[in-house]
Amino acid sequence: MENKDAIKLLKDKINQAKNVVVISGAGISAESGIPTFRGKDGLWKKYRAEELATNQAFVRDSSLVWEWYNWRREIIGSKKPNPAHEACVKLEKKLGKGFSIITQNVDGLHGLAGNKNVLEIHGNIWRTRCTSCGIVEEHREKLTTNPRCEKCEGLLRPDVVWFGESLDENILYNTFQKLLESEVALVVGTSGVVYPAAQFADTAKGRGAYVAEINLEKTAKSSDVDISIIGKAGEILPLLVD
Ligand code: BV8
Ligand code: ZN
Repeated sequence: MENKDAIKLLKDKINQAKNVVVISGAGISAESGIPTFRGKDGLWKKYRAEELATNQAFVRDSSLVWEWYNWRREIIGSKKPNPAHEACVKLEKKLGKGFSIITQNVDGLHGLAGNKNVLEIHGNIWRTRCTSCGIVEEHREKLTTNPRCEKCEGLLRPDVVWFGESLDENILYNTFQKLLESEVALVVGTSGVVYPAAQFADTAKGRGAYVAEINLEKTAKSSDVDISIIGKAGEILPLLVD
């Protein structure tokens, strides 16, 4: 099916729906200038996320992990939402509580764009958590390598979900609620390799949602969705909302 026909079909589905979810990955932030994880311009070529985004890596060499996160905070801090994020704001304005974003991204750009109903399933790079007393705080300022807790001197870590760590139960519960209620699910800019996020589209589809994938290329999930639109999120999403 031609992209323009697919876009018209999907736009009609969205216009008929009361409950729509966007499941977003690093690709939705790519046009903001934030590198993705696994693309050719992948994050810090020498390292794969699977090597640094783990508690083992942090225990072994917290300085290296903090250098990576501070480098990413620096990049993200200078970037702004792109038309794909702005299209999600329009969808929330149109559908209200009937619209939710389930994002794997930790860059906070959906919130910065103005979306309120955002489930950040992998946490947020602007928050830290103390490895001793557990306090969670927001830090927009530049952090040192191995920042310490002001309360107890404990070593802070980024408040994100690393590989091998469980997702927050409440967030996961709310995520499944939204997936099960959804009539349309837009899977945007994710390679679909990281679990449990990689199963969310199947969950929505299993309950009868119409699932569309928007990506630069075919992914591991392309054969499971109802429609796969190849293109840039920043160009396709605005065409789906008036
Ligand atoms: C868990 C946060 C229970 C930190 C991240 C074997 C089989 C199955 C599962 C596993 C397994 N072994 C281990 C697991 C579980 C593991 C997992 O899934 N591993 C994978 C690698 C196989 N998952 C976990 O550990 C999760 N926890 O399962 O808990 C448990 C408990 C104990 C023990 C076991 C299990 C936790 C996973 C969370 C990891 N944290 N990040 C941080 O960001 O620093 S993951 C990281 O990858 C990011 O969050 C990122 O968002 C995420 C997924 O990547 P994508 O967003 O998809 O980005 P990617 O670069 O891959 O793709 C970008 C896409 O965009 C591409 O397709 C590209 O074509 C497209 N694109 C680019 N530009 C554009 C575009 N599309 C549109 N427009 C554009 N302009
Ligand atoms: Zn502390």
